[in-house]
Amino acid sequence: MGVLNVTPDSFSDGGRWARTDAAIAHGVELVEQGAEIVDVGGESTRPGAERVPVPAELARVLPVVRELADRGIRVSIDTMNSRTAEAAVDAGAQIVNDVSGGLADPAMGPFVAGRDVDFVVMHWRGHSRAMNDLARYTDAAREVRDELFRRVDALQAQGVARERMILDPGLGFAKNSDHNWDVLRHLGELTAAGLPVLIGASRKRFLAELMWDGATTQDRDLPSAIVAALAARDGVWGVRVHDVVSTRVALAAVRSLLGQGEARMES
Ligand code: PMM
Repeated sequence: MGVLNVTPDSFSDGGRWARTDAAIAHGVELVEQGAEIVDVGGESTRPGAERVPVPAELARVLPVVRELADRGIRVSIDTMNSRTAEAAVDAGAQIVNDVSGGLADPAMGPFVAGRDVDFVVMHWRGHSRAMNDLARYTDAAREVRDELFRRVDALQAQGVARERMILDPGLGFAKNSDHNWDVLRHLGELTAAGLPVLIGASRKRFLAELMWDGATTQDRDLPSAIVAALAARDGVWGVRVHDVVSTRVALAAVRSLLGQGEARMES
């Protein structure tokens, strides 16, 4: 899953893709590089970020979703707003990626239940502004897993089909580095629970701690690819990444290691 943030303030790609045409071109490029899904988002979720009004979010994402979907690209819409999700699905998005797992907008579950879409249910404890204060656990991996499955049950009660849900432990969301690593250490227990799992480690701050002082956000593509490989080895369904090229190489290595055949890249 390639990340396409159409925001002026996203922490990792700094608004480079804010212009609609540049965003569309980058979405196409992600697919050419090997992404199977393009995740389009119009609201930054970096720690401390302010909410974006729905009309502004819609203006950012809709033309991009529509154009990419019209080109046959599998698009997911990264939003916490059911109105944005609805407009994006009408425009051709096939997956709704809600970092709040349906908690931020009570209308999200019922909306998803009524449409032919997959739903990414991410572990979430609160909005970006409050997120760091909510990073308190005694057993992070287990609590994240339990809280995720409580969401699955609640969404099912709202009519969302279990087999349409994809679980994401939400690295960096109300989690410090130790919590992120604990979640990754126990990832196999989450993937073993029977639902597809998505992991978004790409360019996140906890990766900088593995690196030299002054490492740039882009330098984080190396540890991002390494974590993608580790997660793939634990059987995740997908990895959400900014740099598709390095991720493809990492995933090809895992495939070879697991004896799952050739995965040669086109040059
Ligand atoms: N992370 C971000 C945004 N959306 N969606 C899912 N499902 N999982 C994530 O980990 C996730 C997400 C924040 O990262 P970005 O600002 O680089 O997109």
